[in-house]
Amino acid sequence: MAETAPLVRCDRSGDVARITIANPPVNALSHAVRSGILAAVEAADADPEAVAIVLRCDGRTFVAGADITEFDRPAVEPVLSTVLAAIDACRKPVVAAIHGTALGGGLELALACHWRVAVAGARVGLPEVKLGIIPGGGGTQRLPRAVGVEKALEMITTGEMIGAAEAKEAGIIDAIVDGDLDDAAVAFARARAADGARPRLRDREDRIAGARGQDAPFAAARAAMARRARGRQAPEYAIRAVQAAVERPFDDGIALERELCTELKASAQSRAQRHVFFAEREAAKVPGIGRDTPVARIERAAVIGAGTMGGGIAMSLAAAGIPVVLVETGQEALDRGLATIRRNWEATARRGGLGGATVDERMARIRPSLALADIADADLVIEAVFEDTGIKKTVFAEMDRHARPGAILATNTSTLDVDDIATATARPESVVGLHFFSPANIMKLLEIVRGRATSPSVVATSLAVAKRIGKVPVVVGVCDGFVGNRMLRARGRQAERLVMEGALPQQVDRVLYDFGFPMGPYAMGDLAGLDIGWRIRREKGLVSPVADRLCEMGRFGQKTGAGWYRYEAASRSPIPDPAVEAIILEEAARAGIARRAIDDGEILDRLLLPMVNEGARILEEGIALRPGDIDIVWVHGYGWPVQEGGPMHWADARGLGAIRDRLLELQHQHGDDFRPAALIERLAAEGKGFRDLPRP
Ligand code: 3H9
Repeated sequence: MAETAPLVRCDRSGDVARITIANPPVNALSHAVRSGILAAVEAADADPEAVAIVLRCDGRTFVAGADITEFDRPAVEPVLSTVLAAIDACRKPVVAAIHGTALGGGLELALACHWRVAVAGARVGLPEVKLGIIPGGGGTQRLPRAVGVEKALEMITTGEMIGAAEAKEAGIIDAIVDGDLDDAAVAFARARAADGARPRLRDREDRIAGARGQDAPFAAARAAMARRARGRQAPEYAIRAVQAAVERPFDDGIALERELCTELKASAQSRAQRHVFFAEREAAKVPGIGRDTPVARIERAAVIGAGTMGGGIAMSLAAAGIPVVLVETGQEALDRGLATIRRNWEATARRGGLGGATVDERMARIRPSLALADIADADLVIEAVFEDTGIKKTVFAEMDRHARPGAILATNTSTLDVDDIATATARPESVVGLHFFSPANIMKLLEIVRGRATSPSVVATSLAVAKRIGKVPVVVGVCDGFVGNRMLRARGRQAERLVMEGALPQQVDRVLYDFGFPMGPYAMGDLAGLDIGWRIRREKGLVSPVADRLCEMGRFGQKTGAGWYRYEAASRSPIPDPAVEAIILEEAARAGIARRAIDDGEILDRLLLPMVNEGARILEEGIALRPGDIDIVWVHGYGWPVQEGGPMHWADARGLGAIRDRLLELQHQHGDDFRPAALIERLAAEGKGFRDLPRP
């Protein structure tokens, strides 16, 4: 049979027509692919020699979804639902043969087929909400008919994938194939042609009938999403669409789904979430690091320091199957660190989160040691000791002495000069910063700090390790605080000033919470512990009048039951404390500040605009390669709400002209902290945004 379209081809295996999609890397449903499938289905349906049709994909995966790069343009026929309607109407049984990941429009394509067979390693899901939209190819209507309302709500509102076995159990997949997928799919299709079975999910009512007139499953989904996806539109739209599947005829449900999906595609939230999707992938591409850059094999690792950070880093490595030597100076600290790790994993295991592994299996990958010499056979050594240059340099000199040649020597510093630390070794090319975020076993961000001498191979290997342990890496340059903490400091300065000038910690925190952050700077300070900052301030001779007084009173945050807030026994909920307000009023009076009411809008601008400004300077200095990298740091390291796309995207969405004008206004009122960065001045004058900067 002739080629029907370059990206879709059609041939026959005996009396079974085979439609193959070949659109690497993930077989996304671009316009050309949709047209190709439609033509191929029509041709196969009309082919008198074919009794059944198999839909399969070349390459590493079944269709992983619609082509997201097309979302900025209006949809062009044939849209996905037109293609799926043709499959639905096909007079011969159509069997989807699934390997890799059938996601979004890919799963919808499979659900429109009459049957689905898959290899055991396949995974399926409707991840559209992660892009700020809902399925637009009938997923909200067909999935509930296959798996029932509750499972469909769970899958569509969370966007999480499930494995083939679970998908079979749930009713998505009809058969799991042991041997060759193509042969099995053809045999399966032939058998279905023989028995004449051609079930269409659109006709099925049995799994949804029971939910008709019921509000409970939808209310439960709404409650879960209010916690999990606060401030995001898409999950609510998804729930409405699934409700329509239950309450309305199939075609009406499809029409509503399409309307909601189209509205969301044009929404600011979806634009932001798509930006994050692509920025995440772009961040892993670093100029000068290519396919030919050697990537070292990391078979064994060592972590020096079994405190909160060291323990969390060891957990991340061990969870990914990398054996770790965990080194401490004293038995007591080592025991404490190991006990914390075990407790954390036990908690994860109780939630079913260890993916089949046992706590003991995980613990067995961590070998405790009191001797730094035990790092000798590690390919990667990560130092996570006290944040002090002198101490770190001493440790690095020791690492240099004991680590094998070629091993990567990494520091988990969150602020210090990686180039200076590297001078403690005779191999600065092997030294890199690997800045994990607390809790390191959970937070997805990894700032890879490339020093002056860090070799390309060390950067490439760090990127590979990040991927292996499930982190999102961003390569940054050396400066005080790198990207994340440097911008956090700019925000912190304003938070402190706002409280002195008239706001209260709870107001500042609420404004950021309402914006979408999980918590504001004061609740975060209480969680992290106020004593660390206090100690650093004293060493540097710095003063923070209110925070210093709280610390003098022993109010170090949650761990002492009081900090910026007070905490009731065994609760982590911050309770505003009049005693803190009294201290704030006293310190403001002492500083001669006449406090005033500050509205939420001013608070938000004064917290976020200095971050954007600092981000612009970070770009000017080349510390971050692109604005999207900064966004990824904030979304994955500091809880910036993904539906706001990160600080640089947020500024672009507001318009850099407006950002510059507001900065100038704030500079006039509150001083030079708000002087617009030269990059903002330039881009605003040219009517451009950060997004228009040339790609490195
Ligand atoms: C949808 O389907 C809507 C429908 O309901 C109907 C609407 C009418 N489009 O992640 P990787 C690119 S919404 C365009 O590094 P991995 C990606 O940018 C969609 N491009 O590989 C990258 O490009 P580059 C629902 C896409 O092996 C390259 O492919 N589906 C798409 O680590 C490799 O990607 C999803 O949300 C796409 N759909 O992971 C699934 N997907 O090399 C999104 C990927 O230039 N995709 N690219 O940087 C994923 O989750 C992962 O890519 C996947 C593979 C798990 C498939």
